[in-house]
Amino acid sequence: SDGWHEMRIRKFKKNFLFGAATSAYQVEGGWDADGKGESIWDKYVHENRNVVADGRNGDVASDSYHNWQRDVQMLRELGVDFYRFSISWPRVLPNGLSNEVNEAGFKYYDNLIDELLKYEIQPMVTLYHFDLPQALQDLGGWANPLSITWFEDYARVIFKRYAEKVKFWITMNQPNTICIEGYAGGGMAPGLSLEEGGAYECVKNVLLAHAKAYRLYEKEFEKEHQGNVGISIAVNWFDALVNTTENVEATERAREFEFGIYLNPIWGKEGDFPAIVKSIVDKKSKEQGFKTSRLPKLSAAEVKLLKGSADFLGMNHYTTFLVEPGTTKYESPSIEDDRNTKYSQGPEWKPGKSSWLKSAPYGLYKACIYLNFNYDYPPIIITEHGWSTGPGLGDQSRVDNMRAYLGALLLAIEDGTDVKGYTAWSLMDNVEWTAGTSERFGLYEVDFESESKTRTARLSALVYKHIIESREVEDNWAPSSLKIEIT
Ligand code: GBH
Repeated sequence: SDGWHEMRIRKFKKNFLFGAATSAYQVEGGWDADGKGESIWDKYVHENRNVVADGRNGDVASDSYHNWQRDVQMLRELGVDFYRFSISWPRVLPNGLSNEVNEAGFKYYDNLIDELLKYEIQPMVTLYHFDLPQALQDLGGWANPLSITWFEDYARVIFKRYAEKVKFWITMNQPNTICIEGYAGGGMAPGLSLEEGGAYECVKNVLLAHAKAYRLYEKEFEKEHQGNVGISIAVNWFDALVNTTENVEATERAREFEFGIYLNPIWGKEGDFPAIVKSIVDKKSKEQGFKTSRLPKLSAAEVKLLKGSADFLGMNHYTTFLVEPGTTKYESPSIEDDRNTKYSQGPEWKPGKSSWLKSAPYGLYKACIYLNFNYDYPPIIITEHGWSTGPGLGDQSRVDNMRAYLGALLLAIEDGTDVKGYTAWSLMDNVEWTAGTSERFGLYEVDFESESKTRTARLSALVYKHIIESREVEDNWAPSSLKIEIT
């Protein structure tokens, strides 16, 4: 037969894993319950009362601290293989250090993990999703190199307790959000602007903390427990606005500053920060009168520690940006000045509720192929992909976006990308950081007005369930009602 014209139904293999994700600050609530310590997000939203768009912060959030049984029930309704959630560091170690352990906080995760395992849903645990213990921020947070040891100690406590039960670990969620949005004027906690170097110090320390935790697991836990340890990195796609030399160069800078800076030390052939990032920041620093580069060096030993320090790349992918040179922030020194890129998005791309979020599924395909060529076919788990809407159950735009991206993912897999799994962000509506609950990412709607934070399946929950069951993406499938049941 004429292979070219043969219609092929692309399917996800049987062993491809489907999951759903949340993070501690965004869903748990119980911000000071049962001995929990303060996190940087607690302090940030309490001291800056107007920072959260609709005023709904993480104090109560989706109240998963009390609703964990319902959360697992939802995961059973969806039929997912795993649940990605994060542990709140200050809930279990209130002052951040391992000398004081909060058993009551641990009890919550004991319950959640046991409930998941009871129904054969794999826990995928993120150790750090933006909520540093405030006590450690008081000591400089991730800008202090001691943070490497703080994190390693915390990781040891968690691995010891859960290595038996948890086989998927993510050390850090999105170092670029932690360091660039948190330490260089991006509006995320702790809300600092350390453009002179603190943000780059953070990048180095977060990477090394990750690597230390990875090596710790490798040395002390892997043999007995056979788990996988990765790191989640925001790999959105960046394309030239139009193909001029200036734009293509700016696009390369965008990719290297936005994700190469985290990928190259772990998956790059030579390791270390990308050459372009080093040369730009070194040169600018000199011009700015600094004695040494604002980008800290990685020693030979650190390069070695980092190289290969992940069993999988957790890829968080939401959207695509079109790149040209230029910046909206003209202060120098600043990271935006170093990067010298201006972003826009296709006018024809469908907009989500979040200003930065447009649907451009081809970008997921291109990002995967780029990773294959530049980082030698890393094993990938999509650890986040999702879409924001307003409230309401009929979320056709989320369905369209999910189908289009899963279709692109199937093509990327067919063209050789080693993708082991996909995680929908998010299982349920939650606190979208400073956007509060004004942007909803949930497969399940949460009624934040209700005492019990009632969860109700959206159309997308039923469609996702059907995709997981059928292993294929059917554009025309529709459920007969919005009723969802455990099957
Ligand atoms: C992920 O990162 C996070 O891991 C997750 O917690 C989050 O809920 C999800 O995506 C959806 O956003 O308003 O233009 O200033 C995304 C990190 C941080 C990206 C805030 C957008 C604000 C950009 N997000 N950032 S803007």
